[in-house]
Amino acid sequence: RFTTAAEIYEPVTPPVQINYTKLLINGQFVDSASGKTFPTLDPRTGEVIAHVAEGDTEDINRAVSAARKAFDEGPWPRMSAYERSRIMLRFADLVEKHIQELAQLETWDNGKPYEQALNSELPIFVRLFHYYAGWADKIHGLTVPADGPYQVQVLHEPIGVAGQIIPWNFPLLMFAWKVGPALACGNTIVLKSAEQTPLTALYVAKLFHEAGLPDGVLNVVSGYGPTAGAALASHMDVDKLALTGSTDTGKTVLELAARSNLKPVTLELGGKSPFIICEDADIDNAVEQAHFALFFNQGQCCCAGSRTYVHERVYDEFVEKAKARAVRRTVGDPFKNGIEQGPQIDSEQFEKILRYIRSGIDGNATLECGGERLGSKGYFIQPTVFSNVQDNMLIAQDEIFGPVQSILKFKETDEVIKRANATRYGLAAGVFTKNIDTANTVSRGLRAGTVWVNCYDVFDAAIPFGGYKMSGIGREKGIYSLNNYLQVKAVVSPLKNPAW
Ligand code: TXE
Repeated sequence: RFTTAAEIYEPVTPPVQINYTKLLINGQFVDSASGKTFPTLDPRTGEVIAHVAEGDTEDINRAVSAARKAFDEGPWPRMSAYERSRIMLRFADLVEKHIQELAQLETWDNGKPYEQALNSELPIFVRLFHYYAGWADKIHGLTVPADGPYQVQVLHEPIGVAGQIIPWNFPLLMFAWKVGPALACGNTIVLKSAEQTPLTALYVAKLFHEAGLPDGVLNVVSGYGPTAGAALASHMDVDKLALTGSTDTGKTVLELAARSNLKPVTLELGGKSPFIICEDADIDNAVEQAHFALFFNQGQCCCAGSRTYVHERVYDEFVEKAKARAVRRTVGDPFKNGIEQGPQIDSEQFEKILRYIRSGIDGNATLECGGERLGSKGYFIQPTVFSNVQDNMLIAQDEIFGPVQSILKFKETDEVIKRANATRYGLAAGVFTKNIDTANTVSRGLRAGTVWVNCYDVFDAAIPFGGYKMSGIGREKGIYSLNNYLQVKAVVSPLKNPAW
């Protein structure tokens, strides 16, 4: 059942006020140097929500100077780790206090279901800051036994000014994944939000200052990628860069980083994650999880389970049930209760998804349901299921980033491992089986940064996340993300009395 068009056409205006639309540099909200602004749109209608200051090179320069000063002279890296931790915890408390406004703003700017933002993403955001606040005073170095009469200390120091570029699919969570570890380690930050979703980063950065974050430690510049983003990636005074975005943008910023000051780069990029259902799997559970793995967040997840491989013996049953589940998916105004799917983020993504759907139809995959836009306003797309998909079809190779499930058939475990790995990506994977040996064989055979066994999209602050191959470089979350934001310094001094 798709929600009726009338429900989509009467969008409720959320009761949240938009108070922050300027750039946040050195603790102050300021206009962009050019005075330019850009519109941020409501994906339900394509109408303007607000005009936001448009940062460019000069603003990035100002923000980097502020972050540099806060790092070189300011209190943050010199503050006790305990004090840093307490500011992060106070910030998490403030976010909890403002949880409804933040969830409303996130839904308004992004189009994701309000219930998802409120009950899932905001609590995970808070949890991430609790987790990294807990790390702040547990980051320490080592002493190393060296040959000869030397004392060797290995210090773990903050790396300096971190440049962070985030996408629009999870604006708040991507903020948390990047800002949490960087601040816990004592770095200062210039963050560029995605041009589609600038509102919540400004709001939470303001809350961080209310929680006691010193000026210049966290600067937020809204703006476009090729201008503000590129200026950040190529800045000579930025010591480390992190990006979540497309694989093409990952290549661009890696090159900009190399051509400027060789700043280290972590990248979290696209994916085409296999979701493998073996013949002994609990089919109803696998149908539900495969549906969730693909359609969650309008299909706009880097780790979306977008190649559903089903064993030939259970294939027909699976396709029938997957189709029935997709048809039942509720699509409509994301502010309404019970809505599972809102609009896609913008016209560019919307058109890209519809092009892939057409290519699936033209390539003779079987369109089981959906396949068209929903209504005539905003960026809603019908939940779409293709069966009889072949590995060489575009819909089985490219990241569609939309509500389009592609179901493929397999026969042997070894065969499906090979086919699942035959991709330029390697972000995540799922395997559904009751057999522990199959689960072990498949999960060890897959070249992916995360393998979920009989579950999918289980995120936890402590679990590392990142990609093999062209899905990225490095890991975020957990203990692994701390390494991205630390320098290692060996301090060697002679020992006067080696016996001691
Ligand atoms: O990504 P971009 P787009 C994938 C997904 C999607 C496709 C395109 O397949 O359909 O990418 O989305 C900034 N220098 N993912 O165009 O452009 C940009 O401003 C520096 C997967 O939105 O990569 C934004 O802040 N920065 C993904 C961020 O990069 C630049 C999430 C991501 O935007 C830049 C999003 C440049 N030259 C899209 N160009 C995931 N891994 O979750 C752009 N940016």
